[in-house]
Amino acid sequence: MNMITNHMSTAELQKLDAAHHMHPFTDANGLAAKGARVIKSAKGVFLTDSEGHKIIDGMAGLWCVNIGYGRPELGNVAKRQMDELCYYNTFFQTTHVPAIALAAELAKIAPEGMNHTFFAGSGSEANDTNIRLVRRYWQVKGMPEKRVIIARKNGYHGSTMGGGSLGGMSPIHAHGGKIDGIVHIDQPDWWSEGGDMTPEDFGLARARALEDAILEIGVDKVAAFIGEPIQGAGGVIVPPSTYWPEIQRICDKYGILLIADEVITGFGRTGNMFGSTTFGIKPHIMTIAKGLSSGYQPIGGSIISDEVFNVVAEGGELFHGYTYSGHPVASAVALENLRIIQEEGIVEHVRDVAHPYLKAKWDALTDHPMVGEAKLVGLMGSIALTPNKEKRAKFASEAGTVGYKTRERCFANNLVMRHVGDRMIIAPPLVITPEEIDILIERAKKSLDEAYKIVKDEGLFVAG
Ligand code: PXG
Repeated sequence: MNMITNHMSTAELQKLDAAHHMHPFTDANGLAAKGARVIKSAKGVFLTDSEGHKIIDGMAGLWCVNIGYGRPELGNVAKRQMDELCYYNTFFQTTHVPAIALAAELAKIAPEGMNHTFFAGSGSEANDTNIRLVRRYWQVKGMPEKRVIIARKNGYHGSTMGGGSLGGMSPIHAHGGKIDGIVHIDQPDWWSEGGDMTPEDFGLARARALEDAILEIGVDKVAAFIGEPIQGAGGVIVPPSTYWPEIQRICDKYGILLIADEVITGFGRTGNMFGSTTFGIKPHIMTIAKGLSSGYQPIGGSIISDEVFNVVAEGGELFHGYTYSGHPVASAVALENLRIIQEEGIVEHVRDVAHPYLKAKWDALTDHPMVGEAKLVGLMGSIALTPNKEKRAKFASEAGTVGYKTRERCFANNLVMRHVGDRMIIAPPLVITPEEIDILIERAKKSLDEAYKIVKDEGLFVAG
């Protein structure tokens, strides 16, 4: 087998990496000084690094390896597809079997009335497609001035200029600006921003910010609203139960298109095939990527309702597409991934086994002196770190200081559990077993205990 073999020490690899490989979302000089962790192989829910550590991956890579690492079926399918048809495009009135089969399968598993998929290479690309699609939809309907898309602060929709603009992360906007016609409303983060309101009242208030924005901008100018059913990169912010029904009501009332960004919540993560089902959302477009192929191949797309598809199709040619739209190898691998998810009952495993088992233990983390709330939907969870639970207080130190220190302890204890500000987040592979959940929780507790001691010793266990 022709593999990229490694004869170098970790230090040599780190040096070469720092010299030539520019990492995403990374302070290059900081990383060069420290050296990146080199991951060599993975199986199930465990990664192995170049020093031989076995790390439990509480993040499924970047929220994507839903079926777990190292399933040989996907490699076999990729090999067969490469041998038969390694590449052909889907432009110029051509198509091929893998793209046809995947699009047809997605129509089967998507909510009713969503029967069309436009393929992309990633979630960011798919959201760029969505910007064009919703604006084109209103153009064809004779309302070209309806082009504003309303999104949320602290939402994440990718980091291309389009995706980064839809996202509501100001540090991303600060690096290069954002495209026009996108307006951000406040997020439904009760823990941090809910003040004295009940979660239910707060959820309604934050949903009604959409109505306020529509009225302020003018309904004749608004094309769509986009949101993640649960904000992922923003810190696994689970909206209060009142939020999505009210958003749905408002979108229906004003006839605004609703885009559910299912890049993380799709393909079983929340205990249903799609997060939209979990929250009762009826989207016109769903953005998909990540779990679509469980990360075995880069692929994304937009699943589009019949209504939106028919209008856009009426307009004739859509001037949009990517060289790798519906790439045959990526499509074949995604199809095999969907077969595994369905035939092995992985969504049911999340709902009936892994979620209930983890939920009890995850909630019990709030017994820890530094942990405020614990949230878990399906296998997407977060805990809020706080110096005072009753007050839902923030730390006096800069946001993320305590989260980072906690993440460092997780890293040292061979657990991938990330921090977003001072929230710790998890999204393990969906195939995680109860025994593996025990390991995850044991390492999480140990890391929290160690971090708590450090934070206290450094005088940082102080409310701001
Ligand atoms: N939408 C959502 C909801 C996402 O989470 C994207 C779109 C963009 O997908 P691509 O494939 O273009 O990356 C994402 C990606 C993090 C992190 O730090 C999250 C993502 C990507 C990278 C890092 O949590 N989500």
